[in-house]
Formats: sequence, structure tokens, C-alpha cells
Amino acid sequence: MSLFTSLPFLLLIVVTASWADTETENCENIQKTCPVIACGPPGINGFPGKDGRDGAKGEKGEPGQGLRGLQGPPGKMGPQGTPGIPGIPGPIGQKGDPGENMDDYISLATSERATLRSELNQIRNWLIFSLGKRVGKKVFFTNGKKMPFNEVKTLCARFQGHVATPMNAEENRAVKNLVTAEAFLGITDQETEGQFVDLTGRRVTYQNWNDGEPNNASPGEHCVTLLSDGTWNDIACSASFLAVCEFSI
Ligand SMILES: [Ca+2]
Ligand SMILES: [Ca+2]
Repeated sequence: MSLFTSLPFLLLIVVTASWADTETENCENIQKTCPVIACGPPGINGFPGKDGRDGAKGEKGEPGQGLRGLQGPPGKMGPQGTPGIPGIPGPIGQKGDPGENMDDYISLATSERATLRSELNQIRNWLIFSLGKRVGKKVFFTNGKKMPFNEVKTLCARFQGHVATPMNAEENRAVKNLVTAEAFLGITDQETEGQFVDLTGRRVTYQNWNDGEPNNASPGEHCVTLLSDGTWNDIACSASFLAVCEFSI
């Protein structure tokens, strides 16, 4: 037997001897304190003891790795919960732009109204200068067309005016200077023969009849026209003559 092959066996002998020496020393130490106990060689190991009591329950383990079933349908909606507590107010916003001053607005509106009124007056003056004749607070206009008396009344009313009705010599002259042909006036005796009134029913105080007029020639003449010389003639209302309207300014 070589030295290398017998080395494990030698080591076992040394360890066993060392363990025996240690046990012998322990027993001798005991004998020094209790001389009754006789020391002997160590006994062999006994049989395993009975099983101990069950230990405390362990913690829940991790979920298993098995297949999961299909997800079921959603359940019924539960009752509405109670409202939550109000949230915390947000931060204060930035200061807004200042609003328009009402006085400035009124001032601007007044200024614009004055401007419009001025422009309107200017336009009115242009119309009077080119197309009409003004006497006091009356302005006479003509469209240069001839038509029956009832159509003249309708035409003037459409433009918030009336058939020209001179109330004095100055107004009569203004109409005469406006027209270039015989024109209807807003005077009739349709209600009472020989009693001439304006279209509001008031009896006219100014009259300027031509010689021999009004003659109510057959079959009857109940309207009035202004002749080229400025005098008046009673005439049939169904005849057509120039339309002249008057407007208040
Ligand atoms: Ca008459
Ligand atoms: Ca006549």
C-alpha cells in the first residue's frame, strides 16, 4: 500500500483518536467534581425520536399557474354613490380687460348720429336743388309722368308725401316753376259739388281759378289742375296729368 492511497485511512485514525481524547478529558473533568461516576467508552447513537407537533400555519402562497376561465358578463350597475366633497378652489385668474365706458359709447353714438344727420341734410339739399322746389317747410317734387288722379294719390302716399296742394301764392308759384305741363293738385269737390277741399277734407282758403272756372263741365269735373300760367281749372279725375307731390321737411 502506497503512502498516497493510505492517506484517507490515516486521517480517519487521527480524527477518531483526537475525538476519543477530547471525550476522555471531559469525563475526567467530571470525575474531578463527582468521583462516583465511572468513565467508559461512548455509546452508540439511539433511534430517531417521535415526530414533533404540527408547526404554525404558513403564509398564503403565490397564485397557481393553471388556465383561467373566460371572463363573465359585467354585473348590474350599482347605486349612485354619494357626492364627493367640493374640490379645492382654483387659483384666481388674471384681471380682465376694462369694459367700455358707457359715457364714451353714448358720446360716440351721438357723434355718429350728428354726422348722419348732416349727410342726410346735404343729400336732401342736392335733391331739392336738382329736382325739387322748396317753399318754407314744404318741398315739391315731380316724376315727370302723367297719370289719373287716384294714381297720383297712391304714388305720393308710397313715399310718405301728399298730392301738391298750394296753400298760398308762393307755394302755387313754386309748383308752377317746377312743372312744364298741366299738373294735378290735391284739391277736389267730389264730396260736395262746388265746395273744394284738400285731401284731408279741409276747405281751401287759397284759390287761383282761371277765368270761367270752375265750370264743372259735362259730365262733371271734380278734380283740379294747375295750368301753365299758374291758374287753376276743374277737370275730370279720370284724365291723366302730371304727378306732383309735396313733402314736409
Ligand atoms: Ca265739380
Ligand atoms: Ca273746368
